[in-house]
Amino acid sequence: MSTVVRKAGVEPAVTAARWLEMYAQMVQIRAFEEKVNDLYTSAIMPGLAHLYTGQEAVAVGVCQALRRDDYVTSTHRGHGHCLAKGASPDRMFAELLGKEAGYCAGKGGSMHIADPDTGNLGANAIVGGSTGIATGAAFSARWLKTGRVSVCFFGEGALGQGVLYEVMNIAQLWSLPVIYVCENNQYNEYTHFTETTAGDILARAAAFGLARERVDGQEVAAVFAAASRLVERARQGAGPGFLLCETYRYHGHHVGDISRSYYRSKEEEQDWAANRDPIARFGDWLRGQGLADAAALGELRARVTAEIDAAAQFALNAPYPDPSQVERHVYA
Ligand SMILES: Cc1ncc(C[n+]2csc(CCOP(=O)(O)OP(=O)(O)O)c2C)c(N)n1
Repeated sequence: MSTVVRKAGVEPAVTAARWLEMYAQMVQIRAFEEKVNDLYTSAIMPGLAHLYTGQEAVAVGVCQALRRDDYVTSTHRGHGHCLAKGASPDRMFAELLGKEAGYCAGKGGSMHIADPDTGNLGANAIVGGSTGIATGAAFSARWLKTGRVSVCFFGEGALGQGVLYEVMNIAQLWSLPVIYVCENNQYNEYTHFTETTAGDILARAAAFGLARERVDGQEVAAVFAAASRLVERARQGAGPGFLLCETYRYHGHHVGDISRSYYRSKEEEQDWAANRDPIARFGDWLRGQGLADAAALGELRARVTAEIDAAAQFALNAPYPDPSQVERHVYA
């Protein structure tokens, strides 16, 4: 059994093996997204993708607080949520490349990946669209007494969608086991959130009486601790929660958003990457605790990156669906 390694303010206690698993998951998400970017910029991947690079600590910290059968709903920027909840990278790459082995047999693409085996009810291209789904899943968990909790990931852009306030209202009234996780990566597409969002974000959750926390989304341990508190109280029947994570996306709004100087500066991008990178920070902490030295972390990164390369290669070699299947599982 792996030894417990305490970090101030982090409950439940975490073993050394689990800290390293969190690091590996964050590295996996980053390697996956960088590979997606390569595939897109080399014109191998069709369509678009919204990369999660920079936000890894949020998905991993939250999903580490969940059971495998707990639900998550995701967004257009959903690859990190899928991987953190346990999706397989080869089937994800296959989906992005339109191959039959993909999660939607290649017909959905980046913004429609769902994985019921890991409780993932799906990405969603409609901003705020998953809030109702997550709340409905929490209602079903309550009604069926399954003990499951539902997590709704969304960007701060969804704060402008009325449905979020309808579902927070009913979730609080009915004590539903749902956690609304707002990933404030600072920009709604090409607009800084302060130009679209009045007042204090947490005050919106407070208005309905939800339990709420604000964390540094670049610190996986802080995200994990706050998510664990909200998830456990929700599981006990104490009602919904709202977790605000301050974070940053490193790439453009989507892979094609290359020239960004008209809405954010290079200096700002470099500052987040150099001084607030979630993987670098976590690696420093792991080394400081003596959980791994630089060489061991380097080997881990190389192993995970090789696994991602192999998953992409699997998908590149995989067959396309037969044209006769074009209308199967497609609903309008
Ligand atoms: C209902 C709706 N309106 C507009 C869009 C177009 N759109 C796609 S992403 C986006 C901004 C999303 O910002 P945010 O929710 O903060 O997520 P982020 O992209 O920062 O992860 C918009 C307006 C959409 N997909 N759905």
